[in-house]
Amino acid sequence: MTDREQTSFADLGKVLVIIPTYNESENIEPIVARLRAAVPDVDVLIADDNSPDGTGDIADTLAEHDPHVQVMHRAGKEGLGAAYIAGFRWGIDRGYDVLVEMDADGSHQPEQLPRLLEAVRDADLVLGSRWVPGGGAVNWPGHRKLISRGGSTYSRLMLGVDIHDVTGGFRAFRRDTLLGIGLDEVASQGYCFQVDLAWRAIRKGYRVLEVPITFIERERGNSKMSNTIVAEALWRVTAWGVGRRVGKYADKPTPELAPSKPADRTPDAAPAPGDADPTATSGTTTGATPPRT
Ligand SMILES: Nc1nc2c(ncn2[C@@H]2O[C@H](COP(=O)(O)OP(=O)(O)O)[C@@H](O)[C@H]2O)c(=O)[nH]1
Ligand SMILES: [Mg+2]
Repeated sequence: MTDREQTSFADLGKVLVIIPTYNESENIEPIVARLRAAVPDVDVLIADDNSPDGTGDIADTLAEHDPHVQVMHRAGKEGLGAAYIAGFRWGIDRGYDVLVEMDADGSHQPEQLPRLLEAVRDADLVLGSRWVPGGGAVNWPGHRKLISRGGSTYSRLMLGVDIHDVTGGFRAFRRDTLLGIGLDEVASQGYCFQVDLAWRAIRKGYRVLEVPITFIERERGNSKMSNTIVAEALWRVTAWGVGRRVGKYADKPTPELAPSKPADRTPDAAPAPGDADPTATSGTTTGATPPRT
């Protein structure tokens, strides 16, 4: 089944796509239009950090005309991680079952969202991955590719995770995964925020699956990526890696909050690692399926 054919995901429950924005006035309208066309059933939450360029006002206009679109206005720029955590809480409070992270600048193609949603039927967290077969990055400068691939490789070595794209930000979480990984304790922000969440999910024993995506560098507006963001990732991943080696982070299954399962998703029905539909996923899985009670 191709991405175009599969656009109904009612079986997953309520799906919320969170789009964090800071100065994305040229991008927010086209990306929301593409998303609504690609997967009409999803709801959208734009989490804007009081963008000086008026992105929040444009988002309000979009929300006025479309009941599937809502806006969270935040006081000021606090970083990607804080915007996502606020967005996750907003969605969890309103009963969403699947919460998706997606950039506003067109780098994450809404037309590829169906492959993430298909994969999350049998996973607790799905990572859109540039660095698995079938994935890639288009128009990305060499130094960005180097940082991304190098960062993922470093994280794999330091944290012992079997994930190829640890810093990517096109992801689908089951609600229970977010509840189980301890959002309250997440302090990291930029790329590191993405590493942090993936590593937490793996440590808790959630099933993490990578699916290939093609990342396309933005054509409009500016990246907010900075040396500070890279430095934060480097020192935190290093500190986590050292902590892991001295036994600070004991791997353990999710305790009191075993993920609930939809009626059609039983442990028996979940394919073994590598059995996943190769057209939809890379077949790369990480982490054991947590005990389901
Ligand atoms: N709300 C919010 N969104 C942000 C912040 N920093 C980046 N973003 C958004 O996060 C997404 C990815 O940021 P981007 O600058 O494109 O990073 P890059 O793709 O790594 O170059 C975009 O939708 C940005 O508008 C922030 O501090 N607050
Ligand atoms: Mg970008």
